[in-house]
Amino acid sequence: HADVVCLGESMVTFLPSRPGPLADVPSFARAIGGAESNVACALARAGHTTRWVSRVGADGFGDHLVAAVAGHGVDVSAVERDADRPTGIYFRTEGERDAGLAGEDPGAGPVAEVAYYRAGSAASAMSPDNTPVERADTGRVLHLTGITAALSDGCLALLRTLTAPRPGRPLVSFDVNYRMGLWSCAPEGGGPGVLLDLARGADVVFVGDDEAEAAWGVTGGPAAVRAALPEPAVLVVKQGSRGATAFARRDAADGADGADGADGADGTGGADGAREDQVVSVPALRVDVVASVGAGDAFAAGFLSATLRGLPLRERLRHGHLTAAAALTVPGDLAAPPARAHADRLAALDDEAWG
Ligand code: KDG
Repeated sequence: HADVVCLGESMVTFLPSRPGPLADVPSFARAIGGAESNVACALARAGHTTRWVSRVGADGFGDHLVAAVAGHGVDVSAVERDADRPTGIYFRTEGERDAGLAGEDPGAGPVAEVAYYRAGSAASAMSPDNTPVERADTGRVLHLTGITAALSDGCLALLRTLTAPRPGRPLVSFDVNYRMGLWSCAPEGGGPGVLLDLARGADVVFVGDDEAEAAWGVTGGPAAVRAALPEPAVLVVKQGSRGATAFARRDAADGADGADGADGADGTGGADGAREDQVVSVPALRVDVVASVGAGDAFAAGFLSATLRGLPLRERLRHGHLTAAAALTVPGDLAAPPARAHADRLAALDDEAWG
């Protein structure tokens, strides 16, 4: 058994040589991306056993992707090759620093956009038929994201299957990861509402307050998100450069291994359905952002790593922020996470240091 199994599409990623619209970028550097394999890579580098479950084409990009993910220490033996469909790729563009959407948020850094070439990819053909539950249920934690829901009907069916109750189910972690460009309907349409249903079936959910607003129309901050999503035992609402707030039902404030993690309570949640919550907020670290893509995955990896180790809720959030800070300061999705002993020392600093 692995500590964590991550299931989802990854792509070869092309990073722009300079900021500007796609039409004006003269060259790109090859990297790898994919929310779920990013989490697997960061967890592997943090010392956990991880497995990536996916499909890639029988092509050179597939070869590179599998080798690169394996190079981070992830078990790729469950990745299937599809002789008929290609590996997905995408191109990143980069806006000017502090421009556009991020203008209000000094920590958000340059705005990045993506151009996907993934329709009909090998991974988009995942379904409950070719990706059986038994292949996903081979770890203590199964990490999934809402990106998969937008890829195809088969992928959505697979996510529904994997977030459904079943005997011996691993702890299911779900990052909402609302990617507006992948959903053909308007944001106010019904499409992304399915992400709320999927999140309801998970044990640990990560969502940005901006995503909750864009996908579900939920405004009013973390408590409002918890009120809309009271089912998961643990809900982490990310608030961009401001920080993150976690809600954990008292019986889930312990780690995945049931170790004690009950200290660090800030109070109880007042939202309906969440009365037994332990609620903890931790401000984000102030870093000079190079690229924000991948930071959410790093945050999830840090939080899950600390959860697996049975650390208290506050330290899980701090490990999330520390791992995210590393990813925010590199151009690609993946950065070396801080060494465990170092991260533990930083996470144990008093509130003033984390002010
Ligand atoms: O979280 C980073 C990912 O978004 C990026 O690597 C690409 O998986 C990706 C996607 O589908 O957007």
